[in-house]
Amino acid sequence: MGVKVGIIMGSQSDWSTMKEAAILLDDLGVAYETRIVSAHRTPDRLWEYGKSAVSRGLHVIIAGAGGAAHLPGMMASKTRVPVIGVPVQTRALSGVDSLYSIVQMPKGFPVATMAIGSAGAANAGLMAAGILALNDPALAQRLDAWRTDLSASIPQEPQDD
Ligand code: RP5
Repeated sequence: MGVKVGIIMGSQSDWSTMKEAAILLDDLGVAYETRIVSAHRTPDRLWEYGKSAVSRGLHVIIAGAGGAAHLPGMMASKTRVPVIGVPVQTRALSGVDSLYSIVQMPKGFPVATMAIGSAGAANAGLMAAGILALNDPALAQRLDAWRTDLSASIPQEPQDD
């Protein structure tokens, strides 16, 4: 069985953000693939990736892009595989441009949009794991344990630095 999660991004420069999703999936024992797929620079690659997503067995696509961030929306237009969008933080507009580009999809083609930047990428990994866990009891247990550990790591009282 092939991998069920695709992590795609518009540029090599997005990887430092998008690897937060990969780290979470590694922690949870979820296999994934990573690809650079640019809506503007490699539109044919985007089309082919979207066209073959179902037949290749992908269950979730995490798509990160910055600026005029059309990748998640275009991917959602091309495949019914759920797309989780990650707005990459940009230098010019701090990622608000990315967020607005990704979140305002027209009715009919949803993108589940995360927060701007690395927290959003990490949450995209968790969201993808949560979707797969619906049909994978072992993964569901690992995800529950991960959440319990995170809660347990939060102190009751603040400490001095
Ligand atoms: C977008 O343009 C990419 O997703 C990236 O966030 C942004 C800048 O890309 P580079 O110029 O760094 O390759 O397509």
